[in-house]
Parts: sequence; structure tokens; C-alpha cells
Amino acid sequence: PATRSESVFSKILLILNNFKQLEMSFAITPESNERNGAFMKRKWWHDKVAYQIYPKSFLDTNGDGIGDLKGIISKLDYLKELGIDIIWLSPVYESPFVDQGYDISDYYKIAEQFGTMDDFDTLVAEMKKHGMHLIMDLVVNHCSDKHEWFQKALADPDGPYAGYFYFREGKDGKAPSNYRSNFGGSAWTKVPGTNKYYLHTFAKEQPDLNWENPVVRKKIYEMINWWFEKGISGFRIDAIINIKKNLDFPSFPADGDDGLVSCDKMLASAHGIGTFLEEMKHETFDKYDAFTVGEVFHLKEDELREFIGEDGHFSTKFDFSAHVLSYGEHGWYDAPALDFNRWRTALFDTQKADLTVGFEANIIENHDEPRGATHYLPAHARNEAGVKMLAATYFLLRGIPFIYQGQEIGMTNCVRNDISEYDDISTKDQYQAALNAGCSKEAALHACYENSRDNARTPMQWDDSAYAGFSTATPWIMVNPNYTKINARDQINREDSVFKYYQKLIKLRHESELIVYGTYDLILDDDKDIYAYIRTLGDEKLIVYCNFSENTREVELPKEFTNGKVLISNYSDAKVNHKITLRPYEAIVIQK
Ligand code: ISL
Ligand code: CA
Repeated sequence: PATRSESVFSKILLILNNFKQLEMSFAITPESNERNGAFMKRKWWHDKVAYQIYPKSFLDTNGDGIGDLKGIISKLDYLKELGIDIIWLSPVYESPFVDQGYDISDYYKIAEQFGTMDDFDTLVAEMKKHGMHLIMDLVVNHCSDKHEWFQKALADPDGPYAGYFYFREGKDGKAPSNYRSNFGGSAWTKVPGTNKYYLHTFAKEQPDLNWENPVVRKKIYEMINWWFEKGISGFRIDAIINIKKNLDFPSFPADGDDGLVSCDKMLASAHGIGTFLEEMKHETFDKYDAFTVGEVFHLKEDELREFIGEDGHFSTKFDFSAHVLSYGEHGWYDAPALDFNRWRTALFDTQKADLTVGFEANIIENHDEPRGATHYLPAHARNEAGVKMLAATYFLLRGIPFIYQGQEIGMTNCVRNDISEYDDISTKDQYQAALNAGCSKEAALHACYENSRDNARTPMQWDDSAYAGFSTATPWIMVNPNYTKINARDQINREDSVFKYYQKLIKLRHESELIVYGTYDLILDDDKDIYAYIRTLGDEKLIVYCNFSENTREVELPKEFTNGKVLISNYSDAKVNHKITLRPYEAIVIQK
């Protein structure tokens, strides 16, 4: 019996040990436990690099001036060559395009401008062949006013479909409360022939869906799973914080001359969004081991773990801490200029907060933002070396890097001479807000040059032929005239191009656990123009220096790096010594 119990005991030990080993094989190096979240299980997307495509502006293949799915399919080799693993596709669903597809009229159809469902299935299949993952844009805070649900709600404002939206009685002949929508004007629009209003936190053509209604939630989950069954790997989730309202819809003191208050004020007073997000995850994402990235603004600090922790609502969320620094108090016209120190601190604070929680998705640009090459670089650094330096500042941070189409070739903001040259609904509103505040036409246009979402939406610059090789016909939105100098063909063919630099950064990340999992420490944090940080994983270390000044600067290299090797540099002749001489806008990465 002794031997028997011994063997049972040793079996138990063996099982326990196996279990521990299993756990260890998922864990990040044990020695750096408490600092890098060693408890985090490895996920398939941790070491991936993502690329956002804005379909309307990517590549037109049938000569109607509008980008399409066939265009995307034809450029998969280009993206593969860059090193992309995941593609986030901005909305391709049927839409009246009031907000460029972020107003969906049928979640189960492909917009005819973009092609057919067959084209979509081909895209999924071709991406699989390329070893790439597709994530779609999930826009479920609102739909289009042309969606069948809303049309039925309008036809019968007391019927069941009105319950898919927020229909509320007006007060004293006015809207139920004083909210301003994200695109200006009241967030309440009157339902014709009634005293009722419906809520829209964006344009009036984008009625907010009522997430309190279980039937709505069920239909949304069904739709999500339907797309998963087509073979996609996840979603980028639009404006998701907006789904939870304060159902009292109280008015707040006005924050502008229009007597209105940002609807964000109401959203901030709402509680309990986690219940919806957990249910959605359980009913959909969890079943498909999906990669999900939330468009999450204004998170309360203690909510980070709930959102992106190991069992969080999402795999990750975008780090917008740098972007919100450029929000004006009343709009684009009073937006503060970028402050290097505040920017660096914002990125550092994110890195610090994430370290024991999870990964954030790091971005410079997206379809709502100005081009990074214009926005984040001081005037003297707006050149290829500077653009590469900007890439080094964010790409080697801890987190999942996203590249926005054209960023990899250094596309810039686009000068326009009249508001009629802009298309974007938000730009038109911001332009008007600037004029209303007393700005001159020039000043209002300049605010649009600096901030407009259309800066990111100009056609992708493929080559120096007519319309930048984007289309054979006049594109739906003007091409940035600098395409003759900045274009993909030139970039691919030149060894020292921005494209090749991004390609190297991606390769480095693919080959380095240190870059993916290492901890992050900001150094020289009181230097007024050097952005420098160290990444550490066990004994491995790398250091990144970026000199934002127009002067040469000397820095003492920490001892452990003096025999190190230059991993990547934006000057051809960078050397390692006990001191590093950083030339204007030089970026150098050294591995211990
Ligand atoms: O409210 C904001 C910040 O406080 C806004 O930045 C808002 O979250 C953001 O504009 C949401 O953007 C997304 O949803 C919009 C769409 O126009 C954008 O293109 C999309 O990225 C409505 O669907
Ligand atoms: Ca087309």
C-alpha cells in the first residue's frame, strides 16, 4: 500500500507539474513577473502588426473614382511585402455615406460602390492565402436613418421599432435636453408629425441604437456571428463608449455659445456599460478567439483592467492619449499646438498604466486624424528622416502597432483653398464653428488644414501618374498634389525610403520577444527635445533615441549599451560609442 500511495502521490505531483509547465509555456519569462504581466496568457495577436484600410481611398479598379474591394485584393502582395499581419477594413457595408460608411443601412450587404459579397469572400480567401487576418469595423452605436429598423420606427413612432432607438417626448416644444451632437447642432431631431425626438450622438442621419432593448442586442450579436462565419478574425469597434446612456437624459450647463453641451457629458454620467460589453463578448467574440480593438475615449482610470485586462471586454483598445491633447476647448479653431513634453508624458503614462494590465493599440494616424508627418513633427523635421523618427517613437512601444494607409510612405496633410474642396461632415461643421466664433475665412481654413479628417482620406498615392495611380477617373476627393514626390512606387524602389524603414521595424518586431513583451522605461524625461526609452525583457535590452531638435545633441550612452549593436537608424552611418551624437531628427535603436 505504501508503494501504491507513493505512486499515486507521484502521479499527482506529475500532473501538477505538467499543469505548471503548461502554464509556464503560456507565460512570459518568469523572472520579470510582477513588471510585465507574466500572468498574461499568450494570444495569437500579441506579435502582430495591423494596417488600416479606408476602402474609398485605397485603390479604384473600375474607373468610377471610388476605391473598391478588388483594389484591396490587388494590393495584398504590397501589404505582405511590408509585413502586415492584420488588416482593419473601415466600413464596407451598404450605406448612404453621409458619414462615409459609418452610417450603415444594411449590415448584411456590401456597398455597391465597393463591389459585391463575392468580392468580399474573395478578399477573405486571398487574405488567408497570404497568411493575413481581416478585421471589420463594427458600427453598432448607431445605424443609418435609411436602415429598415429606423424607417419602420418613423412609420410607427409608438410601435416596436421605435423601441430600437431613443424616442423621447419633447419638453415645452423643445428637445428633451440640451445635447450637442459630435457633428454639431442638437443631438435630438424631431420625429415628423409628433412631439417626439430621437437621439443621435453623431449626425441626424445616424440614429443611436437602443442597447437597453434585448431584441436589438440579440440582432447585433447575430450579425456579428454571421460575419465571423465568413472567416473574419475580429472587429475594430466604433464609438463603443456611446452605447450606454444616462436614461434620465438630464440637461447640463451649456459649454458653448450655442446653449448646448457636448453629449459626452451625458455619456460620462452613464454607468454600467460593462454588462453590455461582457454579454457581447460572451455571445460573439469569445466563440471565435477573436481579436477586438475598441475605439475607447475617456476611460475612467480604474476601468482599464476591465477593458483590456486578460479577461477584458476587448483584446485591446487604441491609445488616444496623444490625440486628445490636440482637442480645442470649443473645436478645431482653438486647438492647442502640439507640445512635445505633454505628448511624451501622455505616451509614457499609457505605457506605465498598461504594464501590469495588457496591451494597448498604438497609432499615429487613422481616418479621423491629420497625417502624423504634419501633425507630430516640428517644421524642421518634416522630411523623410523626420518621418522615420516619428515611426521609431511609437512602433517600438509596448502594444500592438497600427499603420494607417499612406503612413508607410510618409503622406502628409493636404492644402485646400476653399471649404468646398472638403467632403467630411465634421470638417464642414468645424469650419462653420470657427466662422461663428469670429475667425477669418483664412484662419478657419487653416484650422481645417491642421485638423480635418479629410487629410487622411485623400487617395492613396501609388505612383506619379495621373491621379496618383489611384484611379483613371477624377477621384471622389482631391489627390494631394505632392503625389509626384511622395508615392509608393518610388518608396518601394528606394532602399532608404520610409516604406523600407517601416518594413525593417516590422521585421524587428516579428523577430523580437523583447519588442513585443518587454517592459518600458522612459529616460531623459526632462530633456526638452529628446524622446528616449529602454525596453527590457530578462537580460535583453534595447534603447531608442529620437532627437526632435534641429541641433546636434550629445548624450551619454548607459554603460550596458556601449558594446551594443545598432538595430535600425534613419542615418546611414550611425555608430555606437560611449557617447552618442544625435544629429537633427536622428533616431537610433541600439540593442544591448
Ligand atoms: O467623441 C469623441 C471624442 O470625445 C469623438 O472623437 C468620437 O469618439 C469619434 O469621432 C468617433 O469616431 C468614430 O465614429 C464616428 C465616425 O464618424 C468616425 O469616423 C469613427 O472613427 C461615427 O461613427
Ligand atoms: Ca471603384
